[in-house]
Amino acid sequence: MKIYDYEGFPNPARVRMAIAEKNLGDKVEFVHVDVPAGEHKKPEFLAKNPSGVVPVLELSDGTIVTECTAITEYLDHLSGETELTGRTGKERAVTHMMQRRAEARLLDAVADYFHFATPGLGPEIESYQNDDWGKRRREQAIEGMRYFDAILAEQDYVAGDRFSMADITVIAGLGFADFAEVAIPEECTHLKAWRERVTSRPALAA
Ligand SMILES: N[C@@H](CCC(=O)N[C@@H](CS)C(=O)NCC(=O)O)C(=O)O
Repeated sequence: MKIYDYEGFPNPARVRMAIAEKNLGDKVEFVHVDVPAGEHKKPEFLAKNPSGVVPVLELSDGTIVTECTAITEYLDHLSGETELTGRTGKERAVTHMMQRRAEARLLDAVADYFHFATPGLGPEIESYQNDDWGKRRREQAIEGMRYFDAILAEQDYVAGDRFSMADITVIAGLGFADFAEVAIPEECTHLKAWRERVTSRPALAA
């Protein structure tokens, strides 16, 4: 299978973390998409993903899967052990709920700040800017950090007692926040301790 992405960007990083956790590195061919040069907005790439974003998974039979959550579902099911997305109906429900919160309250909020209230990926790509909305999303990202700090004061991982794709989304959100210079509030000690712990996991540290 092929993954079209740009190494180091937050959403590609989510899928790369899932690949590392599932030990699937030798089954994937990465295809570099030059996002800063706008390659993801060209017709050839839009034919694969009309949303014009990376990552994209392409299977050997030509099936295209976009959206990190959907790609992670596919990768997680390859082994028959769906530990990242949940093993029971209840685990799957809670994992999807928390991962969606991680997108809406943190990762996508930082992304909106980056794209709308900073120069983002540059004038060629950022065709729409909205400083007020971008700054509001920055505040929401910080509120999101406080929300996850409170969650992690009560439990070991974002979706309960095991590492899951919800943790991956929060890790990516905090990585994007570092890049966009949105600092974690000083008092969010549980979030900071969790981050130290999960990023030291053998698969992710490697
Ligand atoms: N919801 C999408 C988000 C993908 C996304 O926003 N990717 C970013 C890279 S981190 C991108 O391609 N941005 C290019 C752009 O916005 O022009 C997913 O889960 O895959």
